[in-house]
Order: sequence, then structure tokens, then C-alpha cells
Amino acid sequence: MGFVRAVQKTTPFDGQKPGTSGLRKKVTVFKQLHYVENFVQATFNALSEKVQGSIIVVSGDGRYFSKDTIQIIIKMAAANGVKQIWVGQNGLLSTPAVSAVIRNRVGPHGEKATGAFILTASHNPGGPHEDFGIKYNTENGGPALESLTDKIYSITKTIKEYYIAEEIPDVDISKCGTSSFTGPSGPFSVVVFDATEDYVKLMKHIFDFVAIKNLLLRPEFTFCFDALHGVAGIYAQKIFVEELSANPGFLLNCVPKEDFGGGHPDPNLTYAKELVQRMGLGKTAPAAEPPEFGAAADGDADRNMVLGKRFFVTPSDSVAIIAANAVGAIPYFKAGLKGVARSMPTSAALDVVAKALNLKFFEVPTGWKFFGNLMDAGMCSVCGEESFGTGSDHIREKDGIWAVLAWLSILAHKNRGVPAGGKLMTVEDIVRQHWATYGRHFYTRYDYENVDAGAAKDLMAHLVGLQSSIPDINKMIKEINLNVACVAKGDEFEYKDPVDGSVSKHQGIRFLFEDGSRLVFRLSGTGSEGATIRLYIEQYQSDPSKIGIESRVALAPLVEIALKLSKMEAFTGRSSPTVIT
Ligand code: VG1
Ligand code: CO
Repeated sequence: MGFVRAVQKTTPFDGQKPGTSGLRKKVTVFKQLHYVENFVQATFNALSEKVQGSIIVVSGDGRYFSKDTIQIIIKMAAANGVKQIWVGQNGLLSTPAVSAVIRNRVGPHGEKATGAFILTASHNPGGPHEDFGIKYNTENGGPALESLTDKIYSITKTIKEYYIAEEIPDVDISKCGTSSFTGPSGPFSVVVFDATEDYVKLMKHIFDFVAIKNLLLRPEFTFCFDALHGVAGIYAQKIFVEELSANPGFLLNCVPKEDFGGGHPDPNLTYAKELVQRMGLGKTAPAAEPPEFGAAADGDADRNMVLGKRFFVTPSDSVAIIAANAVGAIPYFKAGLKGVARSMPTSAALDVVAKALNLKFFEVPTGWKFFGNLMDAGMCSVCGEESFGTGSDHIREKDGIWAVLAWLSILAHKNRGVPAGGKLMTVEDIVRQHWATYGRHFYTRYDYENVDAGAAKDLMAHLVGLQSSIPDINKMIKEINLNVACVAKGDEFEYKDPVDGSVSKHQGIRFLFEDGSRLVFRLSGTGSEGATIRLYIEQYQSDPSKIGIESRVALAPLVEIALKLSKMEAFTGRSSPTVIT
């Protein structure tokens, strides 16, 4: 079937600025006439000559409005000179799977994809009144860098027209196969493929599936994986059940839903309620003996939460423990780690491991895109963020299922000599052993969601002002007499990329204490309404007699100081945070 390139007049929308991870807005905003089209055209314009004859991937976490957006992007791609569009079956591909597809999948003549539109608002809720998002990833499989997203944003401010092939009918994305068309610049086709094949192949290359399978087949090893109705479900079914023979009863909420079952697909102790309850961490006793190992992923499957029986592993500890055990437990890393990296607000647990193992170490701003350059330059193998993101240089996104397989590998490795019926080393044992070796970083994050944007800005300005009066802060700390160390320094985090030399400023306000404790404040770049203030609190403890105390108790004095310093309640009117992780 033939098509022509229709030119559609349009006018700009305000605020089409990609945040920490793509453009995220309410569905009602995205549904405005020409809204999606403007942003997609701005992306094609920003990519300029890369578009002609290219292959572009389009898929996402399956949330409401994805299917309509896929059809729009197909028609616009055709009109903009793209040669082929790759779509995961039913429009599904997890964010890590998209990264794997860009990096590894090849067309009939060995061609690779130029980039991808990932349709997701990640851990934000979905549905007609909730969030939608579009993120563009580039050739290396990672999120577009600021230089490209700034260009896209600036084009959205002056856009006057977009191009669309109106004759192309909606393509059936529920079946694998190819639909072919002919346009002004030659053939155009849409290839729908199995959403799990590239990703599963990659996981099999990284991990020892036989070792993990042997662990999962032990009757005393029980597991529960909660996909929170997100796209992780299709990978969990394929990998855990079909490849690794896990009991299908180990899977929870593994059928993707457009509205995530009405929930918040965010794998943390607040939102992953069912899993938390099953693992014995809920408010009431669980119905049955909790499994040995529990895990959850977010809507687009790039985040993960790791739990033991009645035990929570902080994401900052998780990445440190993976780094400490990777070489022995995961075949992909057997030659050693090239380096490790964490985002600035993530606890320094990883730093201690890097030092002990003599590994290159990097601290980058929040957002996965900053790890990509390090990985492309061969400087970093394992990295993580406190926001339940963990990953490695196998792709250029964080990877929820990978993190779960990494933990299963560590558990399999630590228990390899235990005879049938013997006592297995648990998740909690592994974490406590890690603390005993490296010390413990008590850590918590307070999120104040949907705060008035002006109030949030004022609070941040107040904190910047305070940084010039550190002695006053220390006087206050002494007065409230909480037995906390003094503040040594206050600053705004700034990052100079060691690979391309680019500088990112204003990446969070830090108060650094003499004993290594930290308070960090930053504004979220992924929310879709108002402002979200994030407060990160950390304290290091190496005294064995104090390592075991409850995190909440250990951090109480620092929390009090943070709230007082920032005048949180006075600025925001909030006496408590929306979410504590
Ligand atoms: C948050 C997290 C950040 C993460 C980002 C995208 O950003 O803090 O660590 O990389 O979400 O994660 P912000 O700007 O809201 O703090 V995902 O899973 O939503 O793509
Ligand atoms: Co996500």
C-alpha cells in the first residue's frame, strides 16, 4: 500500500521539556490535539539526518494511551523517512528490553536501530486520569543526553508543522509479523516481534541459569515476584517460570494492565503492599510463612525492590552487595569489574566496597543517563541509585529483572555447598554479613509529593542561603543536643562528566557532616503535577555493637535536624512526608 507525506499545521505547547527521564504528563494533557505529534516531530527534527532510512523502536510498559501513541508514531515515522519500525508484541517492551533491542537486535541485512520511543511514565500510576510518558533513547541504548533533550525542547517551542502518513491503517500489533508500505522515499515496514526474545537471550548470556534453576528447584527455597501489573510480568513468566522452572505460584500481579490494577507501580514498602504483606513486613501477620526471597519491579521494569523474609534490603545496600559478590557469582563479571558508580543521593555503601576492592568509583547526578558515558568508555560495570535502580553495562538502563537474577545468583553461589534439606543462607544473612565486613549505612528518603511549586522553590532557596552560615547550623545542632556530629560543609552538587567534559549544575543541595553523615535535598524531575521535594538522610556506622539497631531509631536525630533546618512544615504545610523509603 502506498502513502504520501501529509503536512499538518500546528502550534507549540508550553512545557514539553523532558525531565529526569522523558516527558511525563497526565494522559489528559497528552490527549490534547497535536500534543503527541508536536513532541514526536520535535524529536525527529532534533535527530535530523539520522532519521532518513533508519530503524526506530516503539513500545512501552503497556499503560493506557500507549496503543494510540504507537499508531501515531508509526504514521509519523513513515512520513519522516524512517525505513522500519520495530514494535514488541502488543506494544510491550520493558525499558531494559528496549535498551537490549537497540544494542543487540539486527534487521535482515544486519542493520541496527537508531533509537527508540519508550512509552512509559515508569513508576507513576496509569489510566485515563493518571500519567503517560514518552522517552527517547539513542544508539547506545540509553536515555537521550541533555544536549539532545534540550534541542527537542527548544524545537517544541517554535514548531509549526508535523508530517504524517494518513493513508497507513492502524497496524495490528497483537500478532508478530511484518506490514509493508511504499512511501515517497521508498519502502516502509512495521515489524512486530516477540517482546521477550532479545532480553531473555541477553540474560542467559550474563547469568548461570543452571545454578539459579538448581536453587529454585530446592523445596526449602521459596520466592515471590510482584510485577505490580506492569510489563515485568511477561519477562517474569518467561524467565522465572519457563526458563528457570520456578513454581508459577511464585508470581504475583504478572499480567500487565493498562491501569496497573489501579495501583501505583512503584516497588517500595509503601506501594508494593501485597508483596510486603506476604513477606511478613506488613502491619498484620501474613497468612502463610513468608517466602525466603521477595522482589518487585516498577511499571516499565527498570526498578526493583529486594526483600528477604521479614527483611528489607535498601537499594543502596543492594548495589553494594551485588558489586561485592559479582565476580564470583555472575559469569558475565568473571574477568572483574571495570568500575562502579552511584548517583549522588545514593548511600556511600558502594564507595566502601569500591575502596576495599580497589575499583574505579564515580558519583554522578540523579538519572540513569549519567552512567551511560562511563559505561561506553569502559569505566563502569555495576551502578545503582537509591531510588530502587540497579544495573550494569549489559545495557544502558537500570534493570529490574537483572537485579533479581543477580540476587538469585548470589543466593545460589553462597548456598552452592549446602546439602539437600540443609539450612540455606538467607537474604538477611547476606546483608548482615556485608555490614559486618564493610560497616552499615543507615539510609532513608522522605518524599513530599505534589507540593506547591512556589513553596518548593522557596524552600530550596532557603537551604542554599543556609550554606553560607554553617556555624549557625552547628550552633543549632548543639542546642538541640542530639549527639550528632557537626556539619563540615554545605554545597550544591555539580558534576563534570569525565568522558565528554559536560558540566551539570544544581544537582542537589548537600549538607555533609564530619562523621560522613549526609542530608541531601533535591526537587524531583519526574513528577507530572506540582513539585516533589526529596530529602535523603544517611549515616555511617562501623561499630559492631551499633550496626544492628533499627534504621528509624538510628536516623531519628538526623531527621529532626533536617526538618528543622529546612523549615519543611513552614514552607510546605506538610507535617509528614507522602512516602518514606
Ligand atoms: C527519579 C529518581 C531517579 C530515577 C528517575 C527515573 O527521579 O529519583 O533516581 O533515575 O526517577 O526512574 P526524580 O528526578 O523524580 O528524583 V524511572 O524508573 O521513573 O524511569
Ligand atoms: Co521505571
